[in-house]
Amino acid sequence: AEPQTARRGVDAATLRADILEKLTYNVGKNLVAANPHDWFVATALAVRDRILDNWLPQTRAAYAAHRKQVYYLSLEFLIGRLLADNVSNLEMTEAVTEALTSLGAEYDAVRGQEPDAALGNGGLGRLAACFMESMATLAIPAFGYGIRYDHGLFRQAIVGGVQQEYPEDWLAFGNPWEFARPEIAYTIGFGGHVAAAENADDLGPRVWTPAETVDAVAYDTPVVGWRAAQVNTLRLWSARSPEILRLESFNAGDHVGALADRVRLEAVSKVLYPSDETPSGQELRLRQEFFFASASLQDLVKRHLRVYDGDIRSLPDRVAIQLNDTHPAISIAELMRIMVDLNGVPWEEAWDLTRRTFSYTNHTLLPEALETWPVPLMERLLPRQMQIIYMINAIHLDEADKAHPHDTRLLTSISLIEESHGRKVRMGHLAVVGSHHVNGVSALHTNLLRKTLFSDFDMLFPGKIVNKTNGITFRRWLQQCNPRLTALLVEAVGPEVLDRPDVLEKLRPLASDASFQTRFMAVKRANKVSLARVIQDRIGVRVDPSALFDVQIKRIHEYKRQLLNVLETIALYDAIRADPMQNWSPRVKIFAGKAAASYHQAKLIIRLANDVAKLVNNDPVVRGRLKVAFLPNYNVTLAERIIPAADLSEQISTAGMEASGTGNMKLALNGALTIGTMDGANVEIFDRVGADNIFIFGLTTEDVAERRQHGYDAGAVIAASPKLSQVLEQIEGGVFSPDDRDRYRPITQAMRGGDYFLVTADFDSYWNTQRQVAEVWRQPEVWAKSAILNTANVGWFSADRAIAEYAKDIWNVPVNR
Ligand code: DL6
Repeated sequence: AEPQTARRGVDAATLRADILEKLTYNVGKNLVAANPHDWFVATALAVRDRILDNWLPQTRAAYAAHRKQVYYLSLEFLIGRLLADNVSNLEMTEAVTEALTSLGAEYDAVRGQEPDAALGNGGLGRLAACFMESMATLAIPAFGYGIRYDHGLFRQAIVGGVQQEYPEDWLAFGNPWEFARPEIAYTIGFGGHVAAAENADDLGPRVWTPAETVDAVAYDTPVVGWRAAQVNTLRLWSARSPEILRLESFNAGDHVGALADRVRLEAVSKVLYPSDETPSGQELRLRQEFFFASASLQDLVKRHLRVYDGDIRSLPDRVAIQLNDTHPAISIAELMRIMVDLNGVPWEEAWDLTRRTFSYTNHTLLPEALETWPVPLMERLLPRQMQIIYMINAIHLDEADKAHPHDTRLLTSISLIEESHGRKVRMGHLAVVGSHHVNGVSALHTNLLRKTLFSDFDMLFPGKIVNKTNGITFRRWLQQCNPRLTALLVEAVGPEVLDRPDVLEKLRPLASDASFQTRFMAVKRANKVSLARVIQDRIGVRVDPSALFDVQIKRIHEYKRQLLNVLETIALYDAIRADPMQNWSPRVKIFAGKAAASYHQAKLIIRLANDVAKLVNNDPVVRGRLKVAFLPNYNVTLAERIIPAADLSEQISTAGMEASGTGNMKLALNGALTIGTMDGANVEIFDRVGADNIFIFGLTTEDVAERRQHGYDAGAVIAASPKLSQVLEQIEGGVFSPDDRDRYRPITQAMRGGDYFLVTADFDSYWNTQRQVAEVWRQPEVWAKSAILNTANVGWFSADRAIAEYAKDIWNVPVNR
C-alpha cells in the first residue's frame, strides 16, 4: 500500500498556523506587510491542502475500482469565485472565519479579493459549473474539460449610458486553485495533408500529417462536492507553441518576427469567444473547438488504455462523454480518427463504440446559435476529420434512404452538410448522429426540439431525444449567497434541508404562519439593505429597501426582452407623473447584463435603460415611487448579491425562445415571485409553485408561431394601445435622448416594423400583469405567503436532481446519495 500523508487538521488553530505558514513561505510576506490579497492567497493555499487530502486518494480509488468516468466537455465554465464554495463544501466556514479573525483579517474581505473566473458567457457556462459541483456531490467520478482562457468574458463599464468592453484579467495575480501540469501535454494538429495506407479501402485508416501543431497543456483545478463527498477535476487546456522562439531570427535582429509564430499559435487559448464575425475570428473559434476536443480525447483515451490494459473496445462501458452544446461536437470525428487511424479499429466497430460513448445537450433553437462551419474552412484546417464527416454522412444518408426510399426532402433535412447557402457542416446534426442520447434542457424546449429542429431525427431515431430539465447547485445559490435565509430554513425545517432539497416542502404549512412570514420577509429586507448599499456604491443611486425590488439579470438579448421591461418602466413613469397621488407601490427596477460586443441592438437597449434611469431617477415627481438601476459588469459574484434581495423575477422572453433559463430557478429559490411567459423552465416552475404564486402573461409558443406565420401587424397593435403608442412617441420625440432624437430609431423601427420578438404584442398583457403584481405587493401577507411557497416548491430544480437523471438515463453510472 502507498504511504499516506497525514491529513491536515480542520480546526481553527491548525488553520491559523497553516495560513501563516503559507503567507510566509508561499506568498513571501509577513503579518505587517500582508495586504488583503495576500491573505486570500494564503487562505486559498491552506484550504487547497485540505482538498488535496481528498482529491488524490479519491481519484486514484476511482481508477482502482474501475468506476465509470463521466467527461463533461464544455467550451465554457462560468465558475465565479471558489473560496467560499470550497470552504463551505469542506464544512470549514466557521474555522476559517475564526482563524482569519485571530490573524486580524476578515473572511468576507478576504473572499472579496478573489477574481471572478468568467470562462463563460451565461447560462450554458454556469450550468457546466453547477453540474461539476453536483457530480462531485453525488460522488460520480468526473472530469470537466475546457479551455483555460487567459482572458475571460470582457469587463463591462457603462460610460454615459453606453456599454464599453475592457479585457478581463483574472490570472493577473496568479490562480491559487490550479495546478499547472506542463508534463501533461498533447500535440494538436491543424491543416496539412492526408495519405492512405497501402491497400486501404474507403473506410480504412489514413495518415494525417498536419501542417502545424500546437501543444495543449493541462491545468487542473479540484472541484469539491458538498461535505467533500468527492473531489473531481476540472482540466483546462492552455496552448503552448512547440517552439519557444526562432533563435536564428532573434539573433539576426528580428525580435518581433522571432516570436510571431508563437503568438499566433498560442492565440488559441487567449480569449473566450473571439468575435466570429470576421473570417479570421471564425477560424480561431474553430481552432479553439478542435484544440480542446482533441486534447481532451487524447487524454481520456490514454487514461482508459492505461487503466484497462490497452482495451479500447471497453470505452463505452467505462466512459461517458457529454457534449455541452455543439462546441465540442468535432470530438465525434476526432474519436473516430483516434480509433480507426491510431488504434486500428475497423470503421463499423469504431462507429458503434463512438455512438455508445457520446451524448449531446442542445441549449438553443435559435438559428444564429446553431453552429455550421464552411466546408472549405473545415477541409483546410481539419482535412482528416472532414473526410470522416463525409463518410459518416454517406453511411447515415444511405441508411435513411433504405428506410425511407425516394424521400429527398428527408435526406436534405438530415444531411450533415447544408448545401443551400454555400456548403456548411451542421455541427448539431453531427452531434445527433454520433450520440446515443440527445437532450433538451426543459420540458418545453425538448418538445420543441422533437417537433421542430430535430423532428426528422426524432422520427428516424425514436427515443433518442430526451428531456433533462436544468438545475442549479443549492450550495452556491442558496447556502453561500443567502446565509440569512439558509439559517432560517435550517431552524424551520431542520438541517436535513442542506442535503435534501425536498425537505423544503416542509415549509408549506408555514407559508400562512404570520410569525414565520415576518421572519422570512425580515431576511429579505436585510438582503435588500445590503443590495441597496451595493447600488449606492456602484452607481450612486439611492434606493429604498422597502420598495419592491423588480429584477431582470441575464445576458442582454432581444429575445430575452429587456426592452419590454424598459417600455413598461416608461409607461409606469408616465402613469405616476399623470397621477402622482395615487396609491403607487414603490418599485425599484434593477437591470444587469452584458451585450455581445458586436450586438448593436442589444447595446442600444442598454443605453435606453440607462437614459430612462437618468430621467426617472432625477424627476422629483416620481421620487419615492420609482427608481431604475442598471448595475454594470454583471457576473456570478454580482448575481450572488442581487438574487437574495429580489422580490420579483423577470423571465419575460418571447415564448419558445428561452431554452430553459436557470436564473428563474435561482430567484424563485430565494423567494422571488416570477413574472414570466410560458417559456423554458418557467412552465415547470409554474407547475410546481402553482398559478397563485406566479404571474404569467403573454403569447404562448403556439400563438407566437401563429403570429409569425400569418404576418404580424405591429402597427395595428400599437395603434390599439394608447400606453404603448405614447411610450414609442416619447422615445421617438427624444424625451430620453434630447441631445440626439434619432438615437433610438433602430429600436422604434423594429417595433413598428416586423417586431420579430413580439414585444408590442405582449405589451398590454405585461402591463396589466405588472399591475396585478403591484396589487399583491400591497397585501404583505399575501406576498409573503407566495414568496415562501416559491422557496418551498422549487427543490426539484436542484442540479443534484438533474445530474441524478443524467446519471441514470444517459450515462449509466451509479450515484452515491
Ligand atoms: O441550458 C443552459 C442555458 C439555458 O438555460 C438558456 O435558456 C439558454 O439560452 C442557454 N443557451 C445558450 C446557447 N448558446 N449557444 N450556443 O447559451 O443555455
